[in-house]
Amino acid sequence: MGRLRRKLSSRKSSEKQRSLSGSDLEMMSKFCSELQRVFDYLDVDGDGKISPAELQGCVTTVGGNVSVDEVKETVKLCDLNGDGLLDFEEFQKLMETGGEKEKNDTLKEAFAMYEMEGTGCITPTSLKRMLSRLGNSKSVQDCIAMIQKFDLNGDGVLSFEEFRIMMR
Ligand SMILES: [Ca+2]
Ligand SMILES: [Ca+2]
Ligand SMILES: [Ca+2]
Repeated sequence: MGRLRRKLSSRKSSEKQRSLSGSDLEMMSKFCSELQRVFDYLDVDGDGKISPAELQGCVTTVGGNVSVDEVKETVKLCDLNGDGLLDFEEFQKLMETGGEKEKNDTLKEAFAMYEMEGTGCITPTSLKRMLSRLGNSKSVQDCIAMIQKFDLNGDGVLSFEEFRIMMR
């Protein structure tokens, strides 16, 4: 399942890298048209819906190996209206959920590097430690100020939620 999604989204991410200089809005519309392109590519018979067979055919084309059951599972996961096919909206959702999860995983890894071990939060001390490891020495005062900017609940440390908002 994750394998399949990666295969499908690898085209998308290489496109993204090429358009890094664009504004967010540009990125979004590029992302959407790229999605549309992938969708059209998958929709072999052009009926505006992706069937499990079409999905499987595409994975095979890019050199992947996926069972009928696997593609059926994938389709079922995002098949909102239950017709056994993916229309563009459902497909978009499939790709977005995949992207979100990957983004979250990367963020979690980053958070783990900055957090104070065992506390599950970023404290001024752990932030200072990480920054100096990155060759960016700051005083504890600076770190307190940095955390304050994103400390939404005012407890003086950054939770993962607060960190996520900061990284947006
Ligand atoms: Ca089709
Ligand atoms: Ca459907
Ligand atoms: Ca906080």
